[in-house]
Amino acid sequence: MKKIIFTIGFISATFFQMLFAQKIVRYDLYVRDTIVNVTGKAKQAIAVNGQIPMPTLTFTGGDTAEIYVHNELNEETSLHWHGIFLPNQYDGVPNLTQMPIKAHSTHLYRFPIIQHGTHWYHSHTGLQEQIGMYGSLILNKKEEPKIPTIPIVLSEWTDIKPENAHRMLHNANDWFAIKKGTTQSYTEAIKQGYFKTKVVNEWKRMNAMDVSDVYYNAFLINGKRENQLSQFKAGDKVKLRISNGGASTYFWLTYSGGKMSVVANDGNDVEPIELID
Ligand SMILES: [Cu+2]
Repeated sequence: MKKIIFTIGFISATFFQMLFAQKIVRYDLYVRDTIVNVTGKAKQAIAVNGQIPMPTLTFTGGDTAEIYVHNELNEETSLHWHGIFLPNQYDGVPNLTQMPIKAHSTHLYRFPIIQHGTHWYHSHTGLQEQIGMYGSLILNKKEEPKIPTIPIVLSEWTDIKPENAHRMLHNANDWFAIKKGTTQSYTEAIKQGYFKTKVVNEWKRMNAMDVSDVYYNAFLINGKRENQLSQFKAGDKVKLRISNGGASTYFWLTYSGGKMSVVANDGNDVEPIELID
């Protein structure tokens, strides 16, 4: 009798393990200083595993993510998993949910994957995100439709040090508006009948275009100014997993090949909708 109970116990324990066994998916991220040349000028940036954007991290629902961050910078860093449900201690906000990852140290983020969809991750330290620390985070369903899938990360680049751009925004410098051609003159405002609004906005030191107000030297798609997917032929169906890794840019997407279908938004499936541009 004892033997039978033991056997049943053994079988059910094995079955239980099979049912709830979580696959550990490990990534090692090496964060290093680098020099990039986007516009013809060599500028300081941060590359992870030698690349900008950071590597695409892919997991499947039910996996346990283990991400080792090897900080080889001479400064602190952190990684935030944008919009991901996880134990608070792994949320990646320095001095709030964790201590900063000190220079030349390793930190482990470990959390179960309990959702799916297209997401992104980025540094939550200073303005490191603006100079390269952003990447695609793909959470697959267990049964994912078998369509070729391409992660796309959109971002922007400025030759100005991000700290300087930040300072210029704080002292309401008009330089970006001049570069973007979004300055507004009193004559224009009066002509349009908006003299009062103009005066009020001047009083508030508010630029005509106060959102998305940094002038960027370049806009990037997967870290390049131009990118081709020449492996696809006309008529092929492709799933683009698009993340906006920009620090302050809204992107407008168009497709010259016909209608695009939107099947998900912010990591949530939606009723597929066809877009006409
Ligand atoms: Cu975020």
